Amino acid sequence: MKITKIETFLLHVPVTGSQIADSAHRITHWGVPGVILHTAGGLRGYGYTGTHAHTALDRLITDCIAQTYGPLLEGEDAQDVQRLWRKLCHFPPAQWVGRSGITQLALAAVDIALWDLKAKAAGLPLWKLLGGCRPGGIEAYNTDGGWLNLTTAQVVENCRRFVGEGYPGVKIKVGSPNPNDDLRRIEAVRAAIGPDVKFMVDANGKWDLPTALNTARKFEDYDIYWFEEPLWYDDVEGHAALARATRTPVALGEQLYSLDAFAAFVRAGAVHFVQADVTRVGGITEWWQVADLALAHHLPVAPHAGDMGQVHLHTALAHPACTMVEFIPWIRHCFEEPIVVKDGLFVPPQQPGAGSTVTAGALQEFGIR
Ligand code: 0YR
Ligand code: MG
Repeated sequence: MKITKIETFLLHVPVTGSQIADSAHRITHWGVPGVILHTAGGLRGYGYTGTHAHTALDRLITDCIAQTYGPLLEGEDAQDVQRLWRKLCHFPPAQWVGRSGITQLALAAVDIALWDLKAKAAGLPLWKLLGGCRPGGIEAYNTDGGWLNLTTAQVVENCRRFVGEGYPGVKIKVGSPNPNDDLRRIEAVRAAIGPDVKFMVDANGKWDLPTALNTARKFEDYDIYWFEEPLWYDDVEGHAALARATRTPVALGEQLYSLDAFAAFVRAGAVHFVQADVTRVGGITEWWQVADLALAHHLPVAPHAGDMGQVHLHTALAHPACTMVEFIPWIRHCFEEPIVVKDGLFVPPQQPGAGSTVTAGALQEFGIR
């Protein structure tokens, strides 16, 4: 399965309702910098990462794929995913400037494309190739209704609708300058969804330790399933202190770039729900290592949807540590086999590949030149 050509693409796809905000970001589009690996046999492998659609930064990612990783891939056998991952990850000039950030996001896109090719060559959906653990589907929770720029009435209505549609869990954003604003919102949502729905809150790294400690104590009245990114992303000791002090479990990982970063949090007892993202760690290869790490510590994995679920659905159906996957529908219409949720469960995909094949129509409609 010789790689003959490396082609990159960049999509900017509108989010629901033209704009969304969390405590740290306000965005209008989801960015999808990606790669198509062409093979001698005519197969095409698709991979991508996820961004906040900043054209200049997104181009650094596609340039890294095309100009740095491309020459390392040309003529290689795409079947050797582990060897190629190491070749790219340990390429000395990239290691010198990278190991996180642009080079790691680019590596993730390439790695996903390689796994997509491997599954297509096998004629199997990736979750089957990886040893399908949950052929009946996996729980979905809905994030796309709890944004910080919405009114409490809108958030309550959205969450109530999700529950009506069968979602077993919902997540809303917190991290406001005055945490009491968030607590009032939490109280309203819990009253609307009833006691049996999993209810998660996400501060996107905004609070300091005293604010998080004080607020997490009050979360206990509302049976919050997890408190996500309470503190600055890389603060291992702070998360460990919080995890020791509160009964609300801590979730994090969407901003972590490597197995080593996850290992530090796990060793410190600083994380309960492991939210590794295939588009931020170095693709499926490193994500699987993180999921194994979680499994070894009996921690559940609930991947963050930097891919908007297309690829995680496969890895989560296959890895025994996974318990649920985040649902955000922003880019699903861009793929040949869009993710589907039915009665609160993601439906297992059937087409060969990693779920990452972008349609020609999406490249046309959302492509940035
Ligand atoms: C907006 N999910 C998240 C969105 C989302 C962010 O920046 O991407 O809220 O990634 O935290 O859990
Ligand atoms: Mg989050």
